[in-house]
Amino acid sequence: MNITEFFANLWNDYVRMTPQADAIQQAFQQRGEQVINDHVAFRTFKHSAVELERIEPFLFDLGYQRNEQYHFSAKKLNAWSYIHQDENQPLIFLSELLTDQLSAPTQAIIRSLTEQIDPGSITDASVFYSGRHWQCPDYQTYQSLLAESEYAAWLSVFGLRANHFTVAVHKLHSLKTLPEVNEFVESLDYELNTTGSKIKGSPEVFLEQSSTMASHQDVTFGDGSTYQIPTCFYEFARRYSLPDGSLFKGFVEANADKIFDSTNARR
Ligand code: OOG
Ligand code: NI
Repeated sequence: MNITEFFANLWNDYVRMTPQADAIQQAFQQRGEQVINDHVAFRTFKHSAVELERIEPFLFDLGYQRNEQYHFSAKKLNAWSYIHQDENQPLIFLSELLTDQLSAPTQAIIRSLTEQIDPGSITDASVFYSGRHWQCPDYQTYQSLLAESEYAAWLSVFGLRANHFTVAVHKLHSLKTLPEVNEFVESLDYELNTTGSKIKGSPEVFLEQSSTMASHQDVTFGDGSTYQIPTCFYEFARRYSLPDGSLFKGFVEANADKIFDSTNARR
């Protein structure tokens, strides 16, 4: 699979889950903007057939290389960012849940899901838009996961797919700052993630980010019940140049820690 095909398939799966992203992208385009992706992000379970180390080789196949590693101790996550030699390709952020740090009952739930994965079905980069490799948990099980790890609950229902795409604000022409982008997105009636504040980061850390709160969709759980729950979100990132003049290509743990909250249920 070539990289153009990969991102086209990834986007198609993502906008089915996240109609707001398509609508917001179109609204940008109607203003005459060309929207360029800064990065996409994925979530997965460590200690499973889809753990980071087992799926990142498919990113290497697409021409990506590891860039930097990140740790989120409260959320019990490890993550890597990946960079492509072709500057026009988006960055990739891949995180995984350190399931061995969770409570025994939660570990047992996650194991009951991940043991359903057929390792033989994980063969190429299409794993990144393959969704769930296990039956949808019961609503009660989803709620138990939610009580300990929102990330685990989200992943148990949605599996492997783009959790968000991100607009490269530094590559826009008319909406040049995050406050302008945020105001435009809010004028379209989409809610922004306000954890900490609407804008995470600053020019001092070379990265400012904001994101919508995830779209909500009906999900039919394993027990047959149907509830509306948060799916995926859209992000906006403005990168700044480092003292050496090159654009900052990393992520900022303190920002990311708050961006994860974009899949929290709205209160
Ligand atoms: C990833 C959150 C982190 C960023 O840009 O810092 C992130 C996630 O929600 O899975 O995307
Ligand atoms: Ni992001």
